[in-house]
Amino acid sequence: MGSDDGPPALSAAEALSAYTVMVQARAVDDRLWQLSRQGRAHFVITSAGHEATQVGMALAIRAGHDYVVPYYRDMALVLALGQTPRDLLLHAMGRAADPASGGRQMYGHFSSRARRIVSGSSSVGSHLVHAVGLAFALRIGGERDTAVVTSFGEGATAEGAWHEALTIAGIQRLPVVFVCESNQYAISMPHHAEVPVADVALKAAGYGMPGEVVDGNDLRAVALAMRRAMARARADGGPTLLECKTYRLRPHSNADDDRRYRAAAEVDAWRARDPIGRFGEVLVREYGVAPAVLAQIAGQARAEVDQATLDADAAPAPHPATIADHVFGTVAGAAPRSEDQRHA
Ligand SMILES: Cc1ncc(C[n+]2csc(CCOP(=O)(O)OP(=O)(O)O)c2C)c(N)n1
Ligand SMILES: [Mg+2]
Repeated sequence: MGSDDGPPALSAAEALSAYTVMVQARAVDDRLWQLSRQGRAHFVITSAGHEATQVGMALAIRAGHDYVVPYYRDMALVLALGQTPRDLLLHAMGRAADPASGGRQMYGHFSSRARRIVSGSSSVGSHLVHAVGLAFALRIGGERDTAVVTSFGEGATAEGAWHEALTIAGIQRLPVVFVCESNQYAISMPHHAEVPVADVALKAAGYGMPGEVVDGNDLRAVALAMRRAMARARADGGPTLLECKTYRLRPHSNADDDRRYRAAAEVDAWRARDPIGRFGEVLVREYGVAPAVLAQIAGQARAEVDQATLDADAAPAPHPATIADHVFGTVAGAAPRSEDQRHA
């Protein structure tokens, strides 16, 4: 229950704020693709279509308390946890003030120490091992009542690291919620060519944890399933695998042409199930929100993203003298660099 057909599971305030973040994420997404076409953002990736899954997840996470180890597609998730469009634009445009990496990492490596968002590695699936190690460290350190959430695509479940992470989490009964954003493709590779069973959730049995299929385009269904899984993790009930079935509405990245492997009719059918339009209808029908309020939210999101773009555009690039900062093996201040001297 609590799906689009069930009773309201969220307060009116929660529902409106969740909707606002979904719209904001789509507005940032739209802008990223424009910037990429203009050559002003070198690499962009999309969360379009995944917003209900990601914002639904956030509704069960205590930002700054629980740890989140996201993957590159989780723009709506990090916005819901408190990052801003400006943070994301600075990251996409590689600026020095980029809070994720000071303009070092390619787009999608979100991180925030204050919000306990841990930067992922670029190697698909490898961040699950980090999430599990983190949960193990929390237990050893005696930190109770804190859960770790990690997300990934269905393609990642074919990786060795995925198997290792779920094995240890299952054996040690660690407080981890594994969320698969199951969107039917790993770039061009369809589900059946990478996952030997129809549902990723079925794999959970092999790791001694419950697995559940969730409608990933239904914000409330995701929020409810996540709340159950987080409650289990916090009560020392062990890990959970949730599979949120969804679809990405854009190509994988700006380096991908999805027309080569997806039929237009398939994409159109999923556009008709766009999670934002769907939840907007719920707001109007069940929460009595006026359509004009939804239009206002969309206008505000666009204005905020316009301002964030101007801010990021005007922000300086990382200084060349800082090129070796944070690189393993270099010691800050040890190697005099000509750029340091020129700008001293
Ligand atoms: C080990 C590894 N193999 C391949 C890649 C290239 N790659 C990046 S994302 C991706 C697709 C992953 O698909 P999925 O896990 O389903 O997530 P989605 O992108 O669909 O959300 C691939 C193959 C990589 N980064 N790392
Ligand atoms: Mg996928």
